[in-house]
Amino acid sequence: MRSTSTVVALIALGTGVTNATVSRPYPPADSYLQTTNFLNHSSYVQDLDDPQWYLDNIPFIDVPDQSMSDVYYYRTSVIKRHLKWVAEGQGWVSTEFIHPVSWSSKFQSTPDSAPHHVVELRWLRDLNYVKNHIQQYTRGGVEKLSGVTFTHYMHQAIYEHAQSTGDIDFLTSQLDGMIAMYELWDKLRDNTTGLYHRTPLQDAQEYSLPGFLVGGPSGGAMHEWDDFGLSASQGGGNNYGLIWSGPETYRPSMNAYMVAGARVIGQIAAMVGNNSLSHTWSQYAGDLQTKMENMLYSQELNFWIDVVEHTNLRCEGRELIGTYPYRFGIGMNETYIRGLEASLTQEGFLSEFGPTTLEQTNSYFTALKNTTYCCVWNGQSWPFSTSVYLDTLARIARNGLSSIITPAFFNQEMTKYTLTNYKDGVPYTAESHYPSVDGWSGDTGNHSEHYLHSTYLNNIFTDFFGIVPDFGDTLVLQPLVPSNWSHFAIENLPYHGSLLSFVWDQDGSHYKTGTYGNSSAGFSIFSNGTLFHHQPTLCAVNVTLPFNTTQAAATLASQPEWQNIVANPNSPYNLPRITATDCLNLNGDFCAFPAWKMNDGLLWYDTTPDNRWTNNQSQYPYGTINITLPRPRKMNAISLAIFDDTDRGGVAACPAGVKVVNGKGEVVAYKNPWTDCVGNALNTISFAAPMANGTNTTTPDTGYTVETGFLQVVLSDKLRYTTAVTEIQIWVPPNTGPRYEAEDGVIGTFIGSYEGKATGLNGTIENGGVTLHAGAWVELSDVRRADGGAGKAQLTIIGGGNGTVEVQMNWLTNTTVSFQGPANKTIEVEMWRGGNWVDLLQTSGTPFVDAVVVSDG
Ligand SMILES: *[C@@H]1O[C@H](CO)[C@@H](O)[C@H](O)[C@H]1NC(C)=O
Ligand SMILES: *[C@@H]1O[C@H](CO)[C@@H](O)[C@H](O)[C@H]1NC(C)=O
Ligand SMILES: *[C@@H]1O[C@H](CO)[C@@H](O)[C@H](O)[C@H]1NC(C)=O
Ligand SMILES: *[C@@H]1O[C@H](CO)[C@@H](O)[C@H](O)[C@H]1NC(C)=O
Ligand SMILES: *[C@@H]1O[C@H](CO)[C@@H](O)[C@H](O)[C@H]1NC(C)=O
Ligand SMILES: *[C@@H]1O[C@H](CO)[C@@H](O)[C@H](O)[C@H]1NC(C)=O
Ligand SMILES: *[C@@H]1O[C@H](CO)[C@@H](O)[C@H](O)[C@H]1NC(C)=O
Ligand SMILES: *[C@@H]1O[C@H](CO)[C@@H](O)[C@H](O)[C@H]1NC(C)=O
Ligand SMILES: *[C@@H]1O[C@H](CO)[C@@H](O)[C@H](O)[C@H]1NC(C)=O
Ligand SMILES: *[C@@H]1O[C@H](CO)[C@@H](O)[C@H](O)[C@H]1NC(C)=O
Ligand SMILES: CC(=O)N[C@H]1CO[C@H](CO)[C@@H](O)[C@@H]1O
Ligand SMILES: [Ca+2]
Ligand SMILES: [Ca+2]
Repeated sequence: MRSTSTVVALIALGTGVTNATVSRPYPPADSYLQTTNFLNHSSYVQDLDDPQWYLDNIPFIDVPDQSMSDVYYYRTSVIKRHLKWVAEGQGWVSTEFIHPVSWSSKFQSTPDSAPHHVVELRWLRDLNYVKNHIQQYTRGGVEKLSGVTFTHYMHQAIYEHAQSTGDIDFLTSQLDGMIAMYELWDKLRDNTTGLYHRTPLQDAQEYSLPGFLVGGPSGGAMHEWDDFGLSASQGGGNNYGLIWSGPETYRPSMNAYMVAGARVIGQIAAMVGNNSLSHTWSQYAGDLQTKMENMLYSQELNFWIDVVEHTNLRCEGRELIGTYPYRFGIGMNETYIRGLEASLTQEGFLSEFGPTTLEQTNSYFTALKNTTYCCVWNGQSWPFSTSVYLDTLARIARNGLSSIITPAFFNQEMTKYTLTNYKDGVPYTAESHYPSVDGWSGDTGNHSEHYLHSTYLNNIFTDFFGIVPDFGDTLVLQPLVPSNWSHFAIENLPYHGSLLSFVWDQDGSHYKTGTYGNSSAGFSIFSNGTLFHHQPTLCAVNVTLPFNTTQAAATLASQPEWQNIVANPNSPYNLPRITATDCLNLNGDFCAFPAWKMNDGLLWYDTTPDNRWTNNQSQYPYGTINITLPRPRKMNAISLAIFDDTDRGGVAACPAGVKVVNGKGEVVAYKNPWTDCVGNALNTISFAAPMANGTNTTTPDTGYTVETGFLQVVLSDKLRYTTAVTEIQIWVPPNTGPRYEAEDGVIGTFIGSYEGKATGLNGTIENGGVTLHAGAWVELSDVRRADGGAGKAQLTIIGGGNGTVEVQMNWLTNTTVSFQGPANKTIEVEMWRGGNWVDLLQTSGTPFVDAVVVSDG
């Protein structure tokens, strides 16, 4: 019943959707691609905020398992909430915690969660969400600024990202940055054993087994849960700080990350034809793996274990991190797989709500939180670990390497994970979950909600549906879908520069695939709206993609990335700045929802966690918002994320009217009544030419371009309601150089948040540039050679003042430039392919920088 005819579906992206009232702030990068339309996409996302975002960004799945479907779409909303637009040129990062925390790094990224974000968000259609985030690590100095903090598998994740996007050019251009990033960890390699060590806390797993084994009296094991703080001579002597952090430990998790990291560096070096570099790194990876096998595998337990650095104390107990190495291709032989199988029992890791993080027979196992407010890794079920564990199971199950870890076993564990992602019957993810009670154990209000330190989409696509991404023109599927499923569909899955659709319709009755050239029962795969593979059964697939993947990936990667010029990651410091007339002041001295929340780059519409400004309790029935940019910019629209909680019993609704005035006092947008305002959505309002006679313009949406550095937005409240806004954006095409204005850069940054550390903020935007006072720096990003390629370039710093600046390229090399009055100083630098980070750090005096100009050669 194989169909050979193919029909191109003429359903362009987004055109068939109902929610046409909300215009997009910028065109989706992949809007030239075609897709199939078996599913009614809007029906899956109509209850979510900003439905247009989902229509443009996510793959749609249709599955007979309602919980899987509900959790899938919920988890796409979790991803969306964690997308933080940083600043022009910097693009997006993903956050782990919904609000900034003191222990996060630059721009609120946290290294331990970053690789999860990379593999999870690689399934979104806009590749820049991940590419921008990757470059904060490879070029933007995240781990230079904070120092290495939490362990991570970023190298492996960067590689896996390219395996699905097919964007090899991007991958190879990150090689130098990846090596530099890897070498930052050298100081955590023990010279005697050659293994890497970190405390469990810095491996993102506090209260782990090693802490209990060394945190008792005289460095021995802890023997009582509560010694009432007695000292050793009084019969107590527990060291609770050490129990919490754990000692410096060789962990199978971290060492697997490091093996995988070295291995992918070797592979990328081979891709660029540098065989000696490739050999060095591959050999290093192999040696490190052997050291892991020799030291971190317990012959008694037949399992990967922790070993404490220096004392070489062997932590003979099964922790779930012992299941991590397989996910990184380590331990895939019979011996190790038998060991893994032995841990998968009711006494071991298996529990109702995901695997426990410590086997249940261990004397330090805790099923109910006893020691701290949140985070314990001696038993609780953590989505972070569960998602890695599922990747491990899938690798073994799909290759038929175990009679215990079968597809059915994988599905049992995947289902538990799905059901863990609930609270009170609704999909929900927090930090940690009780292993045998239907409740979250780590779930602090206005902090843990929608916690993103795990994957779900990636487990669905690569593990469950078995789409195993790899370079080249071949598509490989090894599905673990239950054999009793008669149907499922995936639409708009981005892969190697195309959009793929997968339709399983056992008897051909469920989906009407006929219009696409396949009226038959079976499994069909489409690319770019065209059927290219059909088989009667749902078994493994290995087919050639019907397009040139190199070319398709390059085409997608070359689409311009639009830039929001209003966000400021250090808001309310420096510019851009948003101020407003009113602030909800609940107790008389504290502004509960400050105006700068409208340009912190974060955008969601929950009541709690909160992220909005409101004029609630203002004496005026309208709110006035001022937007000040560092310099006049050309723009033709403004986007307002309007918060509406009326269906939750709140008082914030879409405003009755909106007026936007430019710096000259001219009205460039006026809607009164604002009839097409959509609550809990990004409303993009195009500007119209101001009327010559100064009256309000009512000619909407002409896309008139205004050049201004100041805008005032007046929002009039709906009668009996108040107004609230979560974010304001202005999107413009990217600056392609060769001139980059210093005032467009980011002046310093918070490491963490207000509670963390601020560095380099001591700059002033004035006279068309930035004056750098003591300790200040300004960061320009996405600075390119004219041809976008790698090589030498002349960098001219147009500046003045009196003092010196250190010019840093990608946080690696620096050159000092001094000014004594206005001057153009040209230096030669080595630039990397694509966008470069150029940081100008004050080193003495008070230099002034106007702009940086690049010329090739
Ligand atoms: C390891 O050895 C290198 C080279 O001998 C030395 O520079 C480094 O300080 C040593 N590191 C530690 C942690 O002892
Ligand atoms: C698996 O690999 C380890 C380490 O190389 C080795 O000791 C063991 O014998 C291997 N097992 C099998 C079944 O090959
Ligand atoms: C998809 O189809 C569009 C329109 O026909 C075409 O421009 C594009 O190159 C195709 N892309 C791929 C990857 O097939
Ligand atoms: C898929 O097929 C290609 C070409 O026949 C082959 O080289 C490759 O190893 C196969 N991949 C898998 C995972 O079977
Ligand atoms: C695919 O496109 C690339 C880049 O345009 C080209 O170099 C290559 O030869 C093409 N491959 C095939 C098989 O046509
Ligand atoms: C907004 O700007 C106007 C015009 O410059 C000014 O009069 C007003 O005080 C500003 N309001 C706020 C809240 O910044
Ligand atoms: C202002 O100019 C517009 C467009 O020319 C015109 O329609 C409108 O009547 C004028 N209004 C006043 C008050 O003059
Ligand atoms: C212009 O806008 C103001 C509110 O900002 C409103 O009071 C006035 O009626 C409008 N004028 C016209 C001619 O629409
Ligand atoms: C900012 O710079 C000024 C002048 O250079 C200096 O006096 C002040 O201490 C600096 N502030 C900080 C926080 O470094
Ligand atoms: C620049 O500053 C230095 C040191 O403070 C001072 O000696 C010099 O005269 C200054 N030069 C100018 C042009 O202001
Ligand atoms: C929530 C709670 O109290 N959990 C446990 C704490 O530990 C004791 C034993 O030490 C258990 O009995 C509790 O159930
Ligand atoms: Ca915001
Ligand atoms: Ca300038």
